[in-house]
Amino acid sequence: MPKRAPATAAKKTNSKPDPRPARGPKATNATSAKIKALEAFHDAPSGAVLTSDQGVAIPHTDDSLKAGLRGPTLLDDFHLREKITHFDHERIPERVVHARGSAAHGVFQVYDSLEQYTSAGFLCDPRRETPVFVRFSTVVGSRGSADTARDVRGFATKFYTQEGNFDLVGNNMPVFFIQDGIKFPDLVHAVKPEPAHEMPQAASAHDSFWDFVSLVPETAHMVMWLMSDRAIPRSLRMMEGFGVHTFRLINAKGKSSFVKFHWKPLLGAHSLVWDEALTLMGKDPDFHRRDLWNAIESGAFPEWELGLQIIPAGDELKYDFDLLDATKLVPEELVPVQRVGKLTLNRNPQNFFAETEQVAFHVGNLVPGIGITNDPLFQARLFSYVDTQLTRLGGPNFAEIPINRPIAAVANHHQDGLQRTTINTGTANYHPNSLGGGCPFLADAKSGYAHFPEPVDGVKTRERSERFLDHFSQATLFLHSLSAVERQHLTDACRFELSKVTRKEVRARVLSLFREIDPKLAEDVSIAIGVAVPKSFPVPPSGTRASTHRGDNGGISVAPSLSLEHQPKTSIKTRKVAVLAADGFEDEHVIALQAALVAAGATAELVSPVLGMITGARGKKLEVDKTFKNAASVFYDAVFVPGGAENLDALRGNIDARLFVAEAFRHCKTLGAAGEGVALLAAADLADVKLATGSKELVDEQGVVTAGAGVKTHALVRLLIAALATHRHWERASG
Ligand code: HDE
Repeated sequence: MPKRAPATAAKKTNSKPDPRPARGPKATNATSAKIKALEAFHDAPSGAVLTSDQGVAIPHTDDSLKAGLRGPTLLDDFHLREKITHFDHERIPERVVHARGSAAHGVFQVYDSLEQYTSAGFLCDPRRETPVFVRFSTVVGSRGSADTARDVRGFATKFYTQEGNFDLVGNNMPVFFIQDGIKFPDLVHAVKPEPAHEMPQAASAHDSFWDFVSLVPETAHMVMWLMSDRAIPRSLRMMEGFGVHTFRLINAKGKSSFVKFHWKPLLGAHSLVWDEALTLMGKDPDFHRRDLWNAIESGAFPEWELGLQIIPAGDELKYDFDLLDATKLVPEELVPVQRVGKLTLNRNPQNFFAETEQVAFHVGNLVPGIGITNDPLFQARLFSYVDTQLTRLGGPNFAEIPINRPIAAVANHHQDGLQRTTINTGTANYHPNSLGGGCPFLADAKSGYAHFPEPVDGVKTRERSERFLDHFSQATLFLHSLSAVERQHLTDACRFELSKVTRKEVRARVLSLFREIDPKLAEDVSIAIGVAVPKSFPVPPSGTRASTHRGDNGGISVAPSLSLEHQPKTSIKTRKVAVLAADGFEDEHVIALQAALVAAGATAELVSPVLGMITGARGKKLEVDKTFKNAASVFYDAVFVPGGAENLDALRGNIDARLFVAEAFRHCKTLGAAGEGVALLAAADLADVKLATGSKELVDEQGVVTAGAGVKTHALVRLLIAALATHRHWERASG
């Protein structure tokens, strides 16, 4: 142990047959071109001699050049000066939002041609493999903040297509807080740590965020998502992704349809519970980053299917919500998601700074066949993404940084600027020119990017369309689509967050907002925060109007697709099981479980009081992976305790072992034990769950699977794997 999932890409679940042969990181032409392009910037091979930046060989780097053994350091020491100067300037400004990120390389391939809708080459040719770089992020926290904070997750994908880069810069939630980009600085100022004391870090649970929410009713829908389990994903590999805005697809004949982009994880979307997320912030702040890295290293490549909701141009005004309003989604129950292709992340970055930190996404990086709409949130983003890189990456030449370079050839009339690396030759840096033979030539109308010729006619105004002002119908739809457990988690999250708000008037105003979404929610939260639900909804300041009109959500009152309960729960691929064991463990229990887990694509780790080798009752020697001090149940999806009298003696007296089991139970995870191991579960005081007592007894209750010493191990393991596939056992009282 540990045993890893086999090094092949996971098979698709409910998807179309894969047109490609099963594949590891073997690359096609476009992918190798991108790999080669990056390799050109790799540093010297191993075995090289240390040099200065100028390539001068350096024989000594441990002592500075001094005037005498105990004398002052000399200015002549160019090596010292270069080394320290470079070090002094290692940090660049972190992203103002989405500072904490983790990324991976991969590939995308469409299943069937979508030429009916779009002329985008990478969506029309099923044989074409397009290299991608995907960066996941939290929004609020700084670069060093913890991964499991309650927050929206960024899900940004750079497609290096043959026609140039296309960036799909989305989130793991399908809607956004605000409708117009002009409010983005207000939103971000409100949610970031407060300016006086820079607290709290990576958290929305403070006065200024909720003050903003209470005064800006358009936040209502997104706040429901933020308080839901979606904001604490189990893994970056188990999140849905959304383009959020309505985009356009445009085919070769110039016909346009509206589209919403989705990423559907093949492992399903799953979440942590809040108490677990809190513990992880301390036990492993890199929990998500490590999980992504390890999965890719072990060959368990994360996969998503690209989903499209295509809305015919004629249906633009069909719904009583507006397609240009990013606080609204199009329920899948109204417009189904077509799964059209697959994204596989199969390669970790080689250098965090050069790739993950320096990657620059931009919503305006579009390719022919994909267009934008007049969504006022989208429009502001078109300006912001380039603007922000000018400071963060030090000038206008950030597209020349290796990770940002397209695989398509670049030829234009740009020149100069900080850190320019292209050596433009010739004199014709303008268009039109004859000195350069007219180069670069203009693309023909068919292959070049053309903006969709949408008619525009209006008066200049700072008003919002009436169609944007129903802020509550979809918030209510979301809330009412959750399972009872999810709704309880959401209520608890609201209680927690508002209990951290010091100003009672802010708490009260938020309750009045909640009442507009669902009066019961307002009451349920009110009970826990010492403030009554106000009788009236305050009139928000101008610019943030709400309508009293409630839409009918296209005729649906519940949208099952919004609930995590409806995610596929058939596979245990990449799930992690902790096997608690010490010397004297029952060999067969551990060996059989380990083999079954590995066969199903899961992992088992041996957790014991100390590192080193442990020996089973029948002589099997195994190496311990983790100890009770450096691991915790929150790192795992399930816990198993094998039999063996000596093993039990070592574990039962160990308070960390008992806590390990109790905590996994509290977090509604699968537990299993066999033979003497069952007594450890009994010692952990698992409420009223029935455990096996007789030697031939096999009990499966509330996700706790126990077997007497006389039960065949494979029968126990089968039940345990089935329980693990359901992920959580919410029937237990607390989550
Ligand atoms: Fe962003 N956003 N954003 N955003 N955003 C940035 O760009 C901005 C919005 C999203 O991994 C910044 O390079 C404005 C929606 C992701 O590098 C910045 C508005 C969605 C990432 C910026 C929005 C996003 C960013 C900060 C309102 C989901 C991380 C650093 C008009 C669809 C990308 C940077 C990465 C990053 C501005 C709203 C997603 C400042 C002005 C809506 C995933 O340019």
